[in-house]
Amino acid sequence: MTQNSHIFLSLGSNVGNREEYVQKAILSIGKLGNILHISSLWETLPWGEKDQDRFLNLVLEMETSHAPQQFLQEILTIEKKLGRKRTKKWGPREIDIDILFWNNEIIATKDLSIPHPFAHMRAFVVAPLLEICPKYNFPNGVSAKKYWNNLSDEEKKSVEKYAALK
Ligand code: PH2
Ligand code: MG
Ligand code: MG
Repeated sequence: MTQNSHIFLSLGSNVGNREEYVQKAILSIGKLGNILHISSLWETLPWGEKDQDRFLNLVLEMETSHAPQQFLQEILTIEKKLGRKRTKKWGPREIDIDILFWNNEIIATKDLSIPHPFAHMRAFVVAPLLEICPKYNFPNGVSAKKYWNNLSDEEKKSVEKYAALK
């Protein structure tokens, strides 16, 4: 099968057995294409809605033959299958799978914004992204390294490596 899009995903969990949710999500995501790189797990302070437990986050790079809308439906199905209960925006979640980048494309539809609008402001995205792709440039040409350098010290310190994924 041709895998014609090169994409990056962000995974996160801060409810229940976080490692297990992330592991199971990766297994399902593997059926949607060809996984190239997976970052370490990072333990991260909650961003946006601060009164909740710490997250485990990672970034994953893969190729897929799915179209973006179709891929979005597939990851929503995986979230549901793993038991995600939707509560409030930026609130606690069993598993969250977000599309960060789709080739170098800019996609703006009602239910899909790529690049992910907050990707460059979130240490929990930029740190694992730099780990697997130190030279990554966002579709606007700005390097991930530059976005990292622009983060506040507080934001930079909100993430630390948790454990290598086996
Ligand atoms: N996801 C959110 C809101 N806040 N904070 C961290 N540290 N990690 C996340 O994955 C996360 C968050 C909404 O999706
Ligand atoms: Mg999210
Ligand atoms: Mg999401």
